[in-house]
Amino acid sequence: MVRLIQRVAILGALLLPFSFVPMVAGAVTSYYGSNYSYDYGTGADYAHWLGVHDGESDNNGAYAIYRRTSTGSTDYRLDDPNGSAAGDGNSPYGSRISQHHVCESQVGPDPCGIYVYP
Ligand SMILES: [Ca+2]
Ligand SMILES: [Ca+2]
Repeated sequence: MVRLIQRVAILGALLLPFSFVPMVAGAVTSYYGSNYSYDYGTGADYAHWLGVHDGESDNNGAYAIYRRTSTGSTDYRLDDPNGSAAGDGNSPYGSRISQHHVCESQVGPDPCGIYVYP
């Protein structure tokens, strides 16, 4: 029993340094009201896909503006194709998404959530 406890203690000491390593990349979300854009990057995976969700049945469409690492400062637009009805808009697969935010179509300038960086 003492030997088992020693082994568990040694294992814990070995794993401890790794438990404080922060997540390098993860899915991040940009909100504007109940609308949001979200990437699919988790853990060591990269964000190659983006989704956008219109969460308000107000006849104002929701869309995302995003950039990819392979195309630098080129902005792409992704719409939720059916507004607040079930189902989100999804981007095609591509190089890593470097930033995105959600916007809402309104009369005048469209308001947007803050940019997030996967
Ligand atoms: Ca809406
Ligand atoms: Ca929808």
